Amino acid sequence: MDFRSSEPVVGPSSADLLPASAAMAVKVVIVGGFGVGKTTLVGSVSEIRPLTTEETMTQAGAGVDDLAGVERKTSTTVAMDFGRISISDELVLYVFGTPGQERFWFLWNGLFEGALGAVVLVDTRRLEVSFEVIGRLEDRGVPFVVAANTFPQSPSYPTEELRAALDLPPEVPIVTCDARTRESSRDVLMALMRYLYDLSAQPVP
Ligand SMILES: Nc1nc2c(ncn2[C@@H]2O[C@H](COP(=O)(O)OP(=O)(O)OP(=O)(O)O)[C@@H](O)[C@H]2O)c(=O)[nH]1
Ligand SMILES: [Mg+2]
Repeated sequence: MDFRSSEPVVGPSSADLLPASAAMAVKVVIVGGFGVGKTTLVGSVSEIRPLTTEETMTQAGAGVDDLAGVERKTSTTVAMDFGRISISDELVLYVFGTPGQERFWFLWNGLFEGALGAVVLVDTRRLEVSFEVIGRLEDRGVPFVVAANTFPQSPSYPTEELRAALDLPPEVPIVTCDARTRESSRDVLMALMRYLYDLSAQPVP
């Protein structure tokens, strides 16, 4: 298992320390089916060296993990990803990535503790791998936005078509992104923060 951030213990670099002005921390979770780019997003957006728990995929996953569309994938998240991004001097996001493989979904309980919201990352070539994830989020009552990650040959659907295909209510924001790009991943998190803000500003029924 690759706990990269715990390599030689020399103490945090000054860039890793939170600014003294940081007054609020928000936990968000990145979910989605197998291989949709969750670890990539956490890694691209994090201002600290991300923690990853990647394991090499083995023959044991043959027939269980559907590699269609991600044939070159050689590793998978077995516990979580973790990164951090400062949105402003005061606001810091702690970003947790979940494992995509169903056999590790029991870890969701811990990962969602204290989380204010989630991003559902989808691959438009394989929307079906995220259906169950969305259902589980809805069951938990966790607010979420959907981000369509752009892979080669990803069909580009109009937002409303994507909404219908994923059976999402009209208020759930849908954005597109390239999880490999810091700015794009940051925009996804900003969309989630805006949505959470709007929800909090709504009168309680
Ligand atoms: N072209 C393209 N490739 C991407 C993008 N995001 C991720 N990838 C590639 O897709 C593969 C899967 O990415 P991961 O970040 O490991 O996906 P994951 O959702 O964390 O996968 P699991 O943890 O196994 O469920 C990797 O080979 C990435 O390099 C993207 O935006 N565009
Ligand atoms: Mg991963």
